[in-house]
Amino acid sequence: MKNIFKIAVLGVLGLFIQSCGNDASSEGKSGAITSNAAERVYVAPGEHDEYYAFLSGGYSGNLTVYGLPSGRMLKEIPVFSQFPTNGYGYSEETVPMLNTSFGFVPWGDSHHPDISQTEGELDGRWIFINENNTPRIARISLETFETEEIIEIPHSAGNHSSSFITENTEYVVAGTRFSVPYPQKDMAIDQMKGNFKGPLTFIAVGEDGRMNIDFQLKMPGFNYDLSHPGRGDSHGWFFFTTYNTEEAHTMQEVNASQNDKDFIAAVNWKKIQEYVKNGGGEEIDAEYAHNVFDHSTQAATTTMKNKVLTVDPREVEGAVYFMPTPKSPHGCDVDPSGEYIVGNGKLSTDLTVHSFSKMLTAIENKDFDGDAYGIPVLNFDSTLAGTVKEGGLGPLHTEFDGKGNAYTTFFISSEVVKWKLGTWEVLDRQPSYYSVGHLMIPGGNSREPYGKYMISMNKITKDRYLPTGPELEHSAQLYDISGEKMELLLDFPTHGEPHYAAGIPADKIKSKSKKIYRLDENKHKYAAISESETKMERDGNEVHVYMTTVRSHFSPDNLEGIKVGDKVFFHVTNLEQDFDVPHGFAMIGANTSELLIMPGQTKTITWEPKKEGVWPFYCTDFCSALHQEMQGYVRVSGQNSNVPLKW
Ligand code: K7E
Ligand code: RUQ
Ligand code: CUA
Repeated sequence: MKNIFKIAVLGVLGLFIQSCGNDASSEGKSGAITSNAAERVYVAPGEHDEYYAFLSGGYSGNLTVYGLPSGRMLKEIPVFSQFPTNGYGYSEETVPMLNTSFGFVPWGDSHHPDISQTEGELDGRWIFINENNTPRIARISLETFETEEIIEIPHSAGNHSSSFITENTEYVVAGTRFSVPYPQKDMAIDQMKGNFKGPLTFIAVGEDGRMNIDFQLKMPGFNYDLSHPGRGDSHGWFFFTTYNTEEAHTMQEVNASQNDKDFIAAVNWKKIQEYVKNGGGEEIDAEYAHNVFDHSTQAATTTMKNKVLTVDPREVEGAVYFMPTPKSPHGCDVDPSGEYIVGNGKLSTDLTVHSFSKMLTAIENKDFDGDAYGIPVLNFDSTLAGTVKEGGLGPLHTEFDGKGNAYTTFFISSEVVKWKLGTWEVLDRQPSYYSVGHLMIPGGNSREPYGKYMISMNKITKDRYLPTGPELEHSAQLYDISGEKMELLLDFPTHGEPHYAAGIPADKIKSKSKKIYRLDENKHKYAAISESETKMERDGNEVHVYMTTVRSHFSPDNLEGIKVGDKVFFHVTNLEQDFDVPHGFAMIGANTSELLIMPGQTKTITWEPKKEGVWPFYCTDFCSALHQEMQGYVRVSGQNSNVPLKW
């Protein structure tokens, strides 16, 4: 009976998604748009935007950078996916960034970027982002806008409740969405219940940004969906939503929605940190890759690791509690003061808000409602701060403006709802076009939000732009939230599927954005830092070409002595030292990408010539009036020829 009812309810919700989108599109699309919107998003030619917005690329595996309020796309930063535009993941230097314990994985699914913080405020040093599919966390420098480090998360599957950062960037956290045998082994799937785990991984971040897995908390397999750190008084805690306390392994859409309430797990990481510092926990086997890009050699290296420290949450008294939260919560969001923890119960119309101070009292009074695998479950009423009634349908994510207001996205009713912290009253609602997922206010998940703009990132685009066939880019919408009512100002298309985003005032990073790599600091193993250092070297069937580029020629530009069956390494150094003068390099028939070499950099691609002949290469980036002249030839001779190397 119960099951049938559930299916019916879910069916209606499913239909609602459809009809809602249609309704919204037939209503006046411009009804909600403010009359002087154009003026308010206009950034004159040559002027700069006020904020940077970093949108996750979802299934593009990357991170895209936009300016706000203009919505102009400024850059795509390759992270987990090969990127032919600049050779990331193709060039010899960057191939190691995509190594994993499963081998070379050239693609990823990135969901949640988060900017580093100092004392709860965005500090603009780095941005972290998770990879959901082959669990990894990346760190990107906000000086070079390049991916500097990728660490794989062992024993995890579906790295979704990640990559969120504590308020002094002590830890970046990676949670496990799909419960799995811990450690992995061959076993029957229907033995899942009680046997599969959902480890939560705490990665320590060093002063230089370097990531190291500190410990892994061996949690019951409840599917840890999203998380946020405490801040202010709740600094030292981390909160994770779960949506499958049923531990269903099949037909999850029904079976994982049985329980009226799932949990938010409250983890006192300071306690566990103390415990492992004092020698607590157990080292277990774990195979994972740690890839680091070194700016001086400009090359990445992979280190394979083989151990991880695991902690059973029951060993550390007072370290973990569960707070029952209705209707399969998705987002888990903590307000700027750190007092309120919002559970976005996605099968509900109401929002449940827990109180951190009430949680502490309930823990002290042992106000428990039993336990789950030995972890105390707090009494629902004992932590409840309030309920936002009839916010909408299908709440997913909440952000804060720092002025006592919260903004929640409702996927099914396709709207953003503004409500008041403490009184829980709904203040405003605006439709989103269509079916909004995450939203972002710059600094909106820190102690210091910049509550001027909010963007909503929508799952369905439909008729918002000129039609481009069956496949459309997703859509973001910009709202001005400085007044009482939210005002819709702008639509702009995004790349891939933006899940979460992170925004920051432009002046926090603009001035330190690096302009060039200095040639005199180039420690690349195969750099030629002047034309006099260019050469060719043969080692068996491998030929290394030390090549330079400068407006408007390659040196050398005529290469002989290469044979069919060789493997040729073109190490190309860009000798330019002026800002924004890249050169490219492309070789006919090479089965990698081109290279885009910025001033002072050295990059390498390989080429295995298959056919005798004289084969051209050229510069791919229009660099001067004599760009078309920027080319050269490689003579390829037969396997047994005696043509000597000549350049
Ligand atoms: Cu809601 Cu992956 Cu953050 Cu997308 S998740 S929406
Ligand atoms: S060339 S400027 Cu092919 Cu006209 Cu590019
Ligand atoms: Cu160098 Cu075009």
